[in-house]
Amino acid sequence: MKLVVTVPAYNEENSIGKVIKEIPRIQEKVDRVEILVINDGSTDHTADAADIAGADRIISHVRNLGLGVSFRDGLNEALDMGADVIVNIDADLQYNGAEIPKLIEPILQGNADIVIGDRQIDKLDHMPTGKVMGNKLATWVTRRITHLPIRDAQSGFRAFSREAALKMNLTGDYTYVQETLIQAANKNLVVDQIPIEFRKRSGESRLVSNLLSYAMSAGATMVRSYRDYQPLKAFTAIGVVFLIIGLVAGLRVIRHYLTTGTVTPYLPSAVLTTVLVIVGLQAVVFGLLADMLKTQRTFQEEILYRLKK
Ligand SMILES: Nc1nc2c(ncn2[C@@H]2O[C@H](COP(=O)(O)OP(=O)(O)OP(=O)(O)O)[C@@H](O)[C@H]2O)c(=O)[nH]1
Ligand SMILES: [Mg+2]
Repeated sequence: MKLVVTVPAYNEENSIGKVIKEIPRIQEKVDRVEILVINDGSTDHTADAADIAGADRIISHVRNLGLGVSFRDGLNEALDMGADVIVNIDADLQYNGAEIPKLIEPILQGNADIVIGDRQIDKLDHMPTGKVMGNKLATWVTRRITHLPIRDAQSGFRAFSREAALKMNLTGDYTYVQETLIQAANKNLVVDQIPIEFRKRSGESRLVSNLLSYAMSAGATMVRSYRDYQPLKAFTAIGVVFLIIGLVAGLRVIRHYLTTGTVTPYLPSAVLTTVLVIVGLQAVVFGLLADMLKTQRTFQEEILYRLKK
């Protein structure tokens, strides 16, 4: 049983060494623990600090590519390193590496594919109100999309089984936190959650996050998720709105046409109705096409899974 701990880091020279040293190298039921740092174009000495602290492998991006890219690279590299279980932990010392054995336990027991460390945001006294609200909004959106009882969708302290990691096909550059959960839900993976410690950050946040950026990211995630996973429902809903407005606007025209056979007195309404009905029907047809793409995507993901395996 091999555990690989991935640590995405962007300018974290002050904390990354402590994070690495805090990760227990000897753990029950685990034969080997390796630490993989993804140094995302840091302009400080993050890579040196990680090396001195004993990181087993360091991947460095020439420039900053974003946390989403770094997480994805980390997951793939960990799979290449032969990981049976992968844990992600942030490089800012907010999570406690000593809690890793607790985090991976449900996976080792065979009871979960993914385990999220729940920061129990309501109990924290050091998180600014804007951030608490942003986190809650993002978690609420994730719950709506996934239908999973997620308590802390934005947590960066997570464990993945090898199977779960093989099934992730991530595309987001900025972050991975919600995309992984949405895919988990759509692939029927079992997601468990356990309460964890979350300390105050000592340096500046690397991911600029205020309420507005949380809201925009949550909104975009929602739209993308409906587009990708429930296209027929999403496009049909849009189409039906146009059809209803069109038909309501055209009620008089239709009635007049059925009794007299002409639409002449209501020409503007007739044109409006025609346009709205055409747009509505088109949206439904887009939905059917997108549904076909979704089927293709499922097949392609199966191929990718087998290739990676
Ligand atoms: N690879 C990579 N990592 C990043 C980037 N931005 C942030 N990180 C890392 O991702 C982790 C989380 O970033 P933080 O800035 O702590 O974000 P946060 O935890 O949501 O915000 P805080 O509560 O302010 O700490 C840290 O380990 C960062 O070093 C980035 O652009 N690329
Ligand atoms: Mg942080």
